[in-house]
Amino acid sequence: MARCISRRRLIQYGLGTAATLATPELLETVWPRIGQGAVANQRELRSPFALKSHNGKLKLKLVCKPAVVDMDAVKLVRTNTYDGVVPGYTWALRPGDLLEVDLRNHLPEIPPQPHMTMDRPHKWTTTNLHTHGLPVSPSGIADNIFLEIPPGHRQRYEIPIPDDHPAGLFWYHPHKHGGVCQQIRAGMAGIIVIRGDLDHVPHVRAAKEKIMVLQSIELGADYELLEPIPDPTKEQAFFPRKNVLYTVNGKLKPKVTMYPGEVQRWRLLNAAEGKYMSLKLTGHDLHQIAWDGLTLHEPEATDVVLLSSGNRVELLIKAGKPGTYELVLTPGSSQKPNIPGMPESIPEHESELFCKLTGAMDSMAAAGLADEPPELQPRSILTLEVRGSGPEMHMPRSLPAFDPPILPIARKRYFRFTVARDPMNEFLSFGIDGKQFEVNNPAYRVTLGTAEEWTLVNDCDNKLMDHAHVYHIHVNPFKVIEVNGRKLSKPLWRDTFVLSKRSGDSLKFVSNFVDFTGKFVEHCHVLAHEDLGMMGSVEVVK
Ligand SMILES: [Cu+2]
Repeated sequence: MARCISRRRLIQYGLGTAATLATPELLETVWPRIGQGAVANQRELRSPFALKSHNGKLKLKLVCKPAVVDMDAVKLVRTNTYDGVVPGYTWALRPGDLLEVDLRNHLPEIPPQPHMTMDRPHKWTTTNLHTHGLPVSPSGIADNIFLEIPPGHRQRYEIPIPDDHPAGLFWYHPHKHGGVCQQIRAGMAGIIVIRGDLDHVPHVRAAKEKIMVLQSIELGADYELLEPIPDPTKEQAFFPRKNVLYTVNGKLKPKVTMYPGEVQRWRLLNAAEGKYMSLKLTGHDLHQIAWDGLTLHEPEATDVVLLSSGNRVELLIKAGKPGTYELVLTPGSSQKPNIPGMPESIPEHESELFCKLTGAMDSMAAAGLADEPPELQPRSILTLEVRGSGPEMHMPRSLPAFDPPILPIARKRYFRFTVARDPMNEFLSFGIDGKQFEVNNPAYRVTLGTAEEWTLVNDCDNKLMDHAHVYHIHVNPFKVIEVNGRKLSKPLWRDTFVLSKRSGDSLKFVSNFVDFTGKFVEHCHVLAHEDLGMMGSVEVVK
């Protein structure tokens, strides 16, 4: 039974104790002024170590364990990791390969506490494995997020990669309900690369490849991972933190070196627990070639990309004149999502569900929420140094796009991401259509070999506060055709997509349910929301 959590507590769940977030040393090292140029002793970015498949198989051991990690911060970081490193090793595979994982959970037991119920952070050192974005089986010992591996236990996974798997950038992370946010904010995430057609496009193949795992590592005052609080007091948060480190491949502000006219392929993942990441590279266009491991028809230039938690984007960068440039991150949160690249909400007069904001804005200002907390202030997370010389490189004109035809639509579905409140407007829970996640809730059933059109509506209550969410579904990607009631001239293939903040904002998308039967989940990829109940089951049946 969900218990009342005061509005004040909801605020603290979202923003942490904003006033005490920044220490002076942190401000200096983590949030350097934008455009201040290269930092002395800045280290060249290193891609995570890659484990590659051989003879059709990648067999590996994956150990979940506490470790002390050097993130180039003022102190060493004590957190929970995969294999003692942050991020985890990259797994490189080809279509048709078998991925065999021997997962060993060496995380500590946590003492039982009251209030560790399904709708609160609970059992956050019990783990499992999700291969985000891979169209693979959700059943048995494949991408089955219903498995639970407690501390001291192990589990073997066998995940066959389909022969026709698209080439692209995917990732793995824990997905044990009640412990996802905690394990992701600790840094437990790694890249899965599937090699194939895109890698063979000559101008792509010629470009140096840089994997960039962007993380938001949430820590206490002594740079240690703090435990969640299932039953916080008014002064506490569910996921307490004092320091937030925005790292690239586990390091604060590394640098990348290019020569003028060089083209590099930057492969980015937002592996934050729930932060939105708006990114710009000073002096340069970003040429998008793929999103969520799904290749576009041609490179598309933009000056800003917005990555929701879970999104990947692949960019070709062509270095300009010699000089020093900055990759500038503007972070956003569910309740503070107004950052460059965020889709526009529906206009107030077009929204039936929209509630008048005036009163809410006043009370938010009174609660001290009008100013951005330090953890959301823009900062440079990587320096690009352009120097030297080399042969002029070029962009590809066309790409081997992922754009399969949609089967005839067999059924339409309307569903809502909901924030439940009691009659006194006190926060109760996150859910889907008012229901918090339970393993035994009936699943939404889809017939294998059909396509469906789904409309997801944001049913939060703007009278109290905004809530932007992120829709993610396992196993099958989807094609977004409408955002906030506006038809897209160019539909977008994704496995993760933002649902903007205003009540009544919506997404309409279509999806083919082919290849796999079985039960899996859809959820908000603001993983604190997921742990608090914003998840539902989907079952594909014959
Ligand atoms: Cu959400």
